Amino acid sequence: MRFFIDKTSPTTSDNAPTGWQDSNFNITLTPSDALSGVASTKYCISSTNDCIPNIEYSGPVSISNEDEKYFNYFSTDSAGNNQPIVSKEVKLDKTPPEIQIHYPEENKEYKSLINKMVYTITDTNLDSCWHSIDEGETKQYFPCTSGEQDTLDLSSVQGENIWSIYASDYATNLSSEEVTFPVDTVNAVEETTLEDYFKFYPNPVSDIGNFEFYLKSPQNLRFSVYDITGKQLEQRVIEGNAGENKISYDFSKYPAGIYIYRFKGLEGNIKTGRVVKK
Ligand SMILES: [Ca+2]
Ligand SMILES: [Ca+2]
Repeated sequence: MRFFIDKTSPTTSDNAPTGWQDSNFNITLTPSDALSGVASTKYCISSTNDCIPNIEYSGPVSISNEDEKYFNYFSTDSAGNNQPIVSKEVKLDKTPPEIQIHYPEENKEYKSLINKMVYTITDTNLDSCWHSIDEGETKQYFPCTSGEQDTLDLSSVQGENIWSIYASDYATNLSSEEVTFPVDTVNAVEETTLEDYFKFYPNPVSDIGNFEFYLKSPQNLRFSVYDITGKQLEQRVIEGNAGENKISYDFSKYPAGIYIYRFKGLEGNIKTGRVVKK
């Protein structure tokens, strides 16, 4: 009679890809063992690399969820020797970057040349960003940070302008967004810089409303609120900064209805709008 004494742990190889993948993929495990032979192979999948393999491996395992970030496994031989747990980082990103162009506005006619684009690019895995002002013929790369509203210095021309932004993530998912706008400086009378980029939200508003706008130079703005009959309810002076400004105003003290706001700055700088108070 012959006895085998097996003190050697099994080994297991995998075919998990090391780079970012943009679509579902399978992982195949191939265990082997000297002497007593492989009894079982177990695996687990987790987002934080803290799982202990507990699922019996029976064939290729599909990775289809972007939250699946770690694939751990080990094999056991017939003599009860366990292989140390192997942890593989898996990288699946099926979601292209999201691009928003806040300014200039689509199809809005501008009375003066536009020299900036305001945008936000969002992706958990953002790699590179570029823009083009000639419909993709010339690419200009720029550094980009996911989720941050940012500004590009671009130069518009008299007539039609088409500006595009492109973004790619590390899994080579590609997105693009473009804005088309005409510029007519010939017939422009006076420049109203407050209107070049101006946003109020939310509207309707129940309490805090937010005004966002750009100024070419620092200046004091007179901010007023009127009711629908024209009665002034508020007037205050706001120090406007060159560049981006954000001002919050609490409408909760007013009854439901329609209100008019007005910003007045340097000559020609007037912006009015309607707010619906819920
Ligand atoms: Ca063995
Ligand atoms: Ca992505």
